Amino acid sequence: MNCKRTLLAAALPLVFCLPGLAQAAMTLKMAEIHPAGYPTVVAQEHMAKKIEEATNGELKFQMFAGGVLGSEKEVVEQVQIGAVQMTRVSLGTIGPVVPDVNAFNMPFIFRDNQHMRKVIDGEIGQEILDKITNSEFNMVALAWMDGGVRNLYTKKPVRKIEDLKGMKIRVMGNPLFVDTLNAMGANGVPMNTGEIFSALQTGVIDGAENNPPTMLEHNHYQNAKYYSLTGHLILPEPLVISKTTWEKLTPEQQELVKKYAKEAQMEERKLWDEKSASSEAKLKAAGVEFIEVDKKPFYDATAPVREKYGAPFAELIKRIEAVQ
Ligand code: GTR
Repeated sequence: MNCKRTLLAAALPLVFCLPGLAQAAMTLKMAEIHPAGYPTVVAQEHMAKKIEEATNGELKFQMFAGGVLGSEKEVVEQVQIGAVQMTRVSLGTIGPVVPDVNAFNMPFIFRDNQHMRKVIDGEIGQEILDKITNSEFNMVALAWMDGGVRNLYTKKPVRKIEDLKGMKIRVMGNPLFVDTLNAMGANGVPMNTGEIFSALQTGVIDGAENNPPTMLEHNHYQNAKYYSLTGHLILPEPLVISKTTWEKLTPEQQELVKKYAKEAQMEERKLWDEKSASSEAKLKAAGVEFIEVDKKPFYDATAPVREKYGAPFAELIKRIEAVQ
């Protein structure tokens, strides 16, 4: 129901939208683990501004960046109950909740970042978003953001797969990633993003794995100076809205949210490329050694993980591989 704005409605934070009465503005909380200025945060803020304008202020947004509303896992739980209305999370975090999406979470499933972008922009990308939406987990997946390519960073150099043996490497809380690092000879240690810095500092872990912007912005490089370019995971990141919130929106508002979420997908990508390049330069300037490794042993070692987790997705994997 779309109602006109009145003084009464403006004065009450959440009035009911009765015919003839104005619809109160709804404020949607957005949670981000990344700090202000990060590509995903900026793209969402721009999206929020466009939606606010297009709905004449009926929908407003409040960005909580820097992980202040909790870890990604906690935020996903809050989105499910509608306490947080929107978030961008790694697909790695969604995997344990909606296992149907795990095809994208497998090691070396994408040839490179370009391949991943082609896939998420096409019908397969939409199918995975729909799997999240159609799951029982009360979220509507709107669009994708680029989370780059994940490589290993460690306190001691990893120049070949043998060097990784026995190292405790932090992974996101998804069994698929624990198995991936274990298959490479390391010990995968699941942990929230916010705990990595001190775990590296105190030696609880020997390393982690992520893209250059995260390594830089979360200060992990301060205690891990070797960055081995394994490229083992390329994880796109869905932008989701709580279904509880979604169902409160008018069809017009839903269309606008979808439209500007898709625009954010494209905008974030440009921001991502700039941020990746500048992060690499800053990491190198801070003394991080970028190590080119032969990826084949890492690919071969993780074959059992693809077999184990890929079995339910055999057809889908063929289609992903066929995307040029
Ligand atoms: C980043 C990703 C975050 C978070 C983090 C992590 O690349 O953008 O959403 O998942 O990795 O590894 O915890």
